[in-house]
Amino acid sequence: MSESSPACEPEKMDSEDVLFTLYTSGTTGKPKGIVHTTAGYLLGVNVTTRWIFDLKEHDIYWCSADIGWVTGHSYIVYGPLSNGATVVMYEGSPDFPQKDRFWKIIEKYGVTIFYTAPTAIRTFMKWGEAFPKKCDLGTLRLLGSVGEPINPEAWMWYYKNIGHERCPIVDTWWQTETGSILISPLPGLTKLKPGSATHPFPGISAKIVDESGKEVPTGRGGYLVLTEPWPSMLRGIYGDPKRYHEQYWSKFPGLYFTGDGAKKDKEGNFWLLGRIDDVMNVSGHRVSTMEVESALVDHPAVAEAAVVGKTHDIKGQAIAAFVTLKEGINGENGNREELGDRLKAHVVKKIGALARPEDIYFSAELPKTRSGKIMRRLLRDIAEGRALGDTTTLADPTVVAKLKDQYEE
Ligand code: 7RM
Repeated sequence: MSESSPACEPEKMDSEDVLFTLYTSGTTGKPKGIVHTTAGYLLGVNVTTRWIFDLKEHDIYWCSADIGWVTGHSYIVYGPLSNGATVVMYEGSPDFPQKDRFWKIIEKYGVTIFYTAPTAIRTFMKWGEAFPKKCDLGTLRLLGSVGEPINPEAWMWYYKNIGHERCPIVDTWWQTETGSILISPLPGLTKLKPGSATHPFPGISAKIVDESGKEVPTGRGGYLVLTEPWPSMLRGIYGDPKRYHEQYWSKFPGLYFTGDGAKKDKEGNFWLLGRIDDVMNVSGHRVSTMEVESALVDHPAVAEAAVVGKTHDIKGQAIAAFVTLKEGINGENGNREELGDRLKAHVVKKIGALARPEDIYFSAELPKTRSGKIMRRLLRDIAEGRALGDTTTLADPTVVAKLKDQYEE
C-alpha cells in the first residue's frame, strides 16, 4: 500500500463507447440485452438523482433495490456516486433477523432519503404496521417508489406509516431502456397524486396515443410514447438490431414505443396502467390489469393480486385473479369460496360489473422477477392450461410450479 499511488488516472472514453449491457426482466417475453453508452447515461442518472431525490450534502440516501436490477445500477451506483452522495448499501433480505430489518437500518444510519418498490411496500403492509412503529424513522424526509404502478392503498400506507405524513413520495416511472427516470414528481414543486407518476422530467416529451399514433383525449387510455430523444436512451439490443427496431420503433414510426399503457388527467398528470401485453379484453372492452388488481388490494383481506385474461367462449376473455392474503387471514382452506365471492363483489363495487373476476385463486405467493414484477404471462399460461413459457428470469421457479399443480388439481 505504501508504494502505490493514491490517485488512479481514469481511462478516457468516447461519449458513445458502450458502458454496459443489461438484460431486462423479461416479464413479457424473452430477456433482451439493453445497450447503454457512456456520456448520455451518466448525464441522465446524475441530474435525475440530484433533482428528483433533491440530494443535499448531508443526506444519507438508501435505495433498497437489487443491485442487478437497472434501479440498482442507476440509483444505487452511478447516480449517487456521480453526485458524491453518502449512501447505504444493503444486500440481504428484509425479514432477517426480523421483519423490521429495513426500519432498523433507517434508524441505525439516519437515512434521510429512501427509495423502494411497491412490491416491497405491499409486503410490509402484509406484515403489519407494528414493525415500522417500533423504530425511529424521524430522519426520513423523502420517499421514492419504482418498478410498478403503486396502488393508492399502498401509497397511503407508505405515506402514513413510513413517512409519518411529512415526506413527499416521488413515484418514478422509467425502464431499463430509458436508463434514467423520465416521469416523476419533483419534490416541493409538483402537487402529488397517490397512484400517479405525475409529469415528464424537464426535457422529456411523452404522449399518449391510440392505435393509429394519434394523441388520445384527456382521460382516455392509450399507448405511452416518447416523441423526442433523451440523453440516457438505449442505443440498441445486444446482437439483435432487428428486434430493437421492431420492439421500439416500428409500431409508431418516429416515436419510441414504451410498451406501457397510460392515461392523462385534466391537470396533465400521467397515470400508468401496466404493460400493453397484459391488457385484458372483456366483451370488447379493454380492461387494465392494474385497475382490477388495485381494487382487489383495496380489500382489507388482500395483500397482493395479479389478474390475467383467460379465453372465454362468450366474453372473449374472462378475468382470472390470483390473490395473496394478509397475514392472519385464512383463505387457504377455511372459507375460500365465500371470501372469493366477497372479493368479486368488491371489484364490482369499485370498478363495475365488467371487471368482475370469473375465477379467484388463493396462493401463498405470486411468480415474480428478481425486481418484484409479477410475471403475468406465466399466470396466463397456467390459466389457459398451457406449457409454461420462458421462466429464466423468475426469482423463485418453485412458486410457479406449485401454482400450476394447485391450478390443475
Ligand atoms: C425501473 C424499472 C420497466 C417497466 C416499465 C413499467 C414498469 C416502472 C413504474 C412502472 C408504473 C412506475 N425498469 N414501471 N416504474 N409502472 N409506475 N413508477 O422498473 O426495465 O425493470 O421495468 O416497469 O411497466 O415499462 S424495468
